[in-house]
Amino acid sequence: MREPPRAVRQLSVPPPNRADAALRQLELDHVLARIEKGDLAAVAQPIIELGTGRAIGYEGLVRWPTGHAPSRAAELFKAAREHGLTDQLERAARHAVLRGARTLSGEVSLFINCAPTVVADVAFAGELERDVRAAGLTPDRIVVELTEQAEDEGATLVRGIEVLRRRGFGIALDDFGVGASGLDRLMTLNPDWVKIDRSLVRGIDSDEPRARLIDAIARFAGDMGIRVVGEGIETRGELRRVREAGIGFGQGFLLGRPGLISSAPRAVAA
Ligand SMILES: [Ca+2]
Repeated sequence: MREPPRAVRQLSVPPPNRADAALRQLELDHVLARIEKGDLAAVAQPIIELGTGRAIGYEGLVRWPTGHAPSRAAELFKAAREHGLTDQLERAARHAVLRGARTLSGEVSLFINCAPTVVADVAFAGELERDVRAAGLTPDRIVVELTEQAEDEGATLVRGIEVLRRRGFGIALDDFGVGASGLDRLMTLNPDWVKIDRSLVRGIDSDEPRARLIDAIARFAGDMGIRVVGEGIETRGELRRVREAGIGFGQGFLLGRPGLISSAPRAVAA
């Protein structure tokens, strides 16, 4: 099974003709209505401390309404963006994840995906804290993962991050190393965590230049006091090379697939 939000970046959607657009709008309305009703299920994928094999946190993800495949979820996010409904969709996904996290044990963190445009809204931190407390959690157990870069990302996002920090939330930079999510952004946003994109991790045990790049990123992040998660670890070889790079944390099918939080693994043999 694939992690739904990932598909957003991998799917190339052909330009729609007018009939397609109308159909898509109909479908979007239908799906959004179901999402509004809370018809969205949460799963979580463990984030493993590689030195101990312990799950230190879980990334909350949503499963789409029945019959709505993950690849279509990419279209849903895209259409929601085009219609200015990103906030609405994100809120529904967040509520589903927090509902699913009620049983989360005391020592672990919950990583939640948020679009930078949402985080840049001054009202967001307060709203998130209310939602988090309503789920019986506290902000210090939540890490906000900043997803794809917004076009006009700047001072408002930095301010939004500061407000979240003051309330006790952690910040992670998601999908680091692909597209626009680069070094400049890492320095501007100064996150607590950086998650190295799976496309950089894939096959690094047999790709020396890429492995060296990961070494450099890990060293830089370490010097900056930023914790690093290698995403998309699927083979023993990738795991070994990620650990050799000095990366402290990992996520991926080898370490744990997304599943219900109540049945998620607490540790793996890392
Ligand atoms: Ca993520």
